[in-house]
Amino acid sequence: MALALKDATPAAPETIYLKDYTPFPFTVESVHLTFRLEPRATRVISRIAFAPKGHGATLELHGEELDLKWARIDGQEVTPDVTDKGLSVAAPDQPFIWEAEVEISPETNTALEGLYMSNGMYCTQCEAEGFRKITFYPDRPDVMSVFTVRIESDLPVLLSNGNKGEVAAGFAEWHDPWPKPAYLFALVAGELVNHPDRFTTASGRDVELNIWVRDGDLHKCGFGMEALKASMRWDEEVYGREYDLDIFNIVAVDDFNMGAMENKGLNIFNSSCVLASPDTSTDANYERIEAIIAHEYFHNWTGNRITCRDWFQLCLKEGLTVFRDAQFTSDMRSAAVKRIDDAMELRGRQFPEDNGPLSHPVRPESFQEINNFYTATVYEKGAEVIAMLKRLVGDAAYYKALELYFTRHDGQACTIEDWIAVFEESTGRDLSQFKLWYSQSGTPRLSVAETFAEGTYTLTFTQETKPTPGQDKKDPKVIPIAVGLLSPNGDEVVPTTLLEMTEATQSFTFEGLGAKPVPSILRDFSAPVILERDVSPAENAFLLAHDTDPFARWDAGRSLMRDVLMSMARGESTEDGPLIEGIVTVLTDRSLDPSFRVQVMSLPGESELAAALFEAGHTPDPDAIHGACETLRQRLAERMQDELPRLYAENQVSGPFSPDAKSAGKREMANAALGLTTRLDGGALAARQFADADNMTLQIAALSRLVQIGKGEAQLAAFYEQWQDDRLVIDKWFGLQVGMAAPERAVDVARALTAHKDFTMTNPNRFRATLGTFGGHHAGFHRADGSGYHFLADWLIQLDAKNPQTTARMCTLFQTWRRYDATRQGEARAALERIAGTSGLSRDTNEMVTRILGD
Ligand code: B3K
Ligand code: ZN
Repeated sequence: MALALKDATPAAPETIYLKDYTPFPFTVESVHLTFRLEPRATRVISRIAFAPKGHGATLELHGEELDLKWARIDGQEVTPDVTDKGLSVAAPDQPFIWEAEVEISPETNTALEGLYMSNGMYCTQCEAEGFRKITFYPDRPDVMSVFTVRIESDLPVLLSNGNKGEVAAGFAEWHDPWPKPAYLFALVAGELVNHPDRFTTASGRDVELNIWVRDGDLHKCGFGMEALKASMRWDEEVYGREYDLDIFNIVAVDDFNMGAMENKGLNIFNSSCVLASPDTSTDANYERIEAIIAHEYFHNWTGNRITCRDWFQLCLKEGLTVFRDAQFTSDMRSAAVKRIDDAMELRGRQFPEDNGPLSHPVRPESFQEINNFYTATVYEKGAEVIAMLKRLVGDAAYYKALELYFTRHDGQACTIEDWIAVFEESTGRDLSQFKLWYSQSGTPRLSVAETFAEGTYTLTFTQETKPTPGQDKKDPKVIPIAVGLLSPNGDEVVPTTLLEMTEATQSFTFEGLGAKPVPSILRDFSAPVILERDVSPAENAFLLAHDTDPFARWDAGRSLMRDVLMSMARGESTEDGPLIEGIVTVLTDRSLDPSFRVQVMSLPGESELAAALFEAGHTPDPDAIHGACETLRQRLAERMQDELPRLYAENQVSGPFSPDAKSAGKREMANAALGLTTRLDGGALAARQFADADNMTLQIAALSRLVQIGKGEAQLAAFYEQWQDDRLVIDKWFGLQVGMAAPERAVDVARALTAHKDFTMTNPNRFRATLGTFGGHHAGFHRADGSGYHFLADWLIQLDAKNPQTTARMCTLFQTWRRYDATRQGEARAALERIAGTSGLSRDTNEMVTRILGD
């Protein structure tokens, strides 16, 4: 009986702790790998030179789903103890050679981790712990080594990391001179064609560049290549970082769990994040592609040359690289628009995470499955922490510290302590309190009181961070608060000043003022905090009209809008006049960047409004929130009726398509005007734009507007007909139908699409376009009867058996379930418990649903 019970109960998942870190007891001097590629029986032969650091250590190697054929130490056959996690074997006390041959099956690998196949092409994804599905190895980032790889296959293109070695019919050899952890290993083999180019580095190294794609996609590579060269130049000019190999390859892959991967010298991209053409890609796609190419390229220094000691230090490479790609985008496009986009992203994705059941520090202290920690907190809040550090120490000190970081730690696997030490040493500042940003989870809330007497204005701030799972007590953090003061007639009397808050409550005074000023607080979003300040509609309207800081100006409009929408959603009678007039003034101010004007008129997400209502002590009603947003848009459209044709006409872009920021901004404005017009003209203008469109930005905007008002049947069919052979466009076709569905229809629309012949569970892009878009449809997913929750849960249960990583990530759509009423909560809990109770559930998904349920 006891035995039967034991068999029926799966082993409790193991939790890994930061505090338990121990170094690997061997160094790895070199790694030689030979791959004999076969779809279901690939042989991997490894030859690894180990050197023990001490005496008597057992060699323990990771390995999962590997069929070990033989193993030798110094030429002698050995019989290691093999488990489902790896192997162990007695090791000599002197340097020795480990050799092994394993068999793996790339074709049946639907998890898309390790070596797998996508449309007949072999490719890999090793970060975080996928290399152990390729061969037995110490698969941890602090074990760095030099790799030589031989690929044997009849496929025409055989790629791996580093520089090219011997290539002949049937094989290719690659050698990567830079020591790297196994998670940066990559291999690609297939019938690929390349878009070639060259780049000469600042010191004169001639680098061969290639973007490898399937035949038929070659015309979609030009933009990505330009973005790559711009990134290479930017990193030289801004950070003094040069590329360090003779070749840099990018490969586009259709089946990929995330956006892209920075493997040394061989970046692998989700095809949606690299391929672009005017007729198939929107301006937003172009901007995203440019940013992701830059991000992966920048990892070459921040991630690859200097890597992480362990996965708890993930923000060391990700936070810094996100920060660097944001700097790049600001330089390439509009810094103000980028800052606002980032603030929206943080509030929309990271704040809910930071303040919900999945809350964790920027540097987590424990995990079960590391893939679950590639989060908005590690990435985006991690980048904000660096932005604050730069603000606090100043630009010159920041770049000086970075220089020290690169010289001191090149070739090493580092920690946040190493990173902080570099700043402390180069600036002389004590950063121990600042470091709390890495260890304390939750979003600080900043409340503000003001007094004015005899020309002296005092701002008193109080910071508070609510308890988060596993962390009840919070200490005050260092918060850089950028403030400016405006006079009552709208002149700036105190320009942007950085206040450095370190106490729980702290006052700052400004003297010599003629009248009580209007404060503009948290300019440029100087810290990732929630500002809790009761501002009258009149004051927000004043700031929206006069603030000199674009972020603060936009944010004043946002607050005004949030307040109006919240009271509308609660059925209160609402005065929206100042808001609408404020928006109209900005929208029609031709001296402003069109993109910025569109940002000012765009509404907060419905989920963000639900969060705001919940924070204010109300139970959010998704339908009422949706209704409030629709009503406000309708009122804006009616108020703008006379202006819209002009706004639309003056933002038409003529000539050949160019995705530059200026042209994109005009198209964005024209599409915004189209959106409002569609509420008034029954879709006439949208139908015309759809018929005339010569690029995807215009075509898909027109189609979306039509579908949104319940029309567009013919256009949807025509669009499908036109693009049925282009997977990336068909992803858009799936996504827009779900995204634009009326709340009461969203489940049915999504369900019908999952029965479409082009729907597939095995392609993450298609799955996300359909089910991910559905989970993001606030009023559709949170339907009162719970059908949204159960529909998504059904699909996640199915997907988990094939692809745990993507399933676990999509479970986050449930993270806000406790905000809603008891009926919804009951249904969400039931759906989550069904997932949790699925037999054979992956460790990935199990960890996520357990945390989300939280009890
Ligand atoms: N480093 C990869 C992400 C890997 C995710 C593994 N689950 C892409 C990036 O951040 O650049
Ligand atoms: Zn990254």
